Amino acid sequence: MLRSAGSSSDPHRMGARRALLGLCVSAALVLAAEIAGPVAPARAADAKPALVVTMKDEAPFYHPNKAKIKVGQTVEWVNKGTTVHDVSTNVQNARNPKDVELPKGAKPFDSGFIPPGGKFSYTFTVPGQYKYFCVPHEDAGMVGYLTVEK
Ligand SMILES: [Cu+2]
Repeated sequence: MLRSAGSSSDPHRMGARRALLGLCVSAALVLAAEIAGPVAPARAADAKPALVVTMKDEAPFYHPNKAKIKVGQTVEWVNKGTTVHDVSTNVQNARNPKDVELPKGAKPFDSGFIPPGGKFSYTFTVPGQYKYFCVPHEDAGMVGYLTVEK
């Protein structure tokens, strides 16, 4: 019984070869996908900001408060204050739904709390009018406007 197990090594080898082939094929596919170029839009972290908005602890909280960019461009928010700030277009996090404006088809985003000295970037892929706010300072009037042109 033990001897026969040793002699029937062929199917095992075949299996190993097939597995190796499979590995090569999937590696080639990954490589091909990478060579094929930008399939997904550039990640915000990689994109150079077209606009930098600073955030401070008193009005005007966002500076510039109103700005225009073109679709596909990235905005970077930098916290120059001494407390956390936030950039949100998520109406679910707003006390007043009027503090949020999003064009049709745009997904809401929220930076989360950005510590002093911290940054947040977002690349806008849907043109239109945006109104965003800071979750902790919404009541103080920390809102900003952005127009994303086609
Ligand atoms: Cu704030």
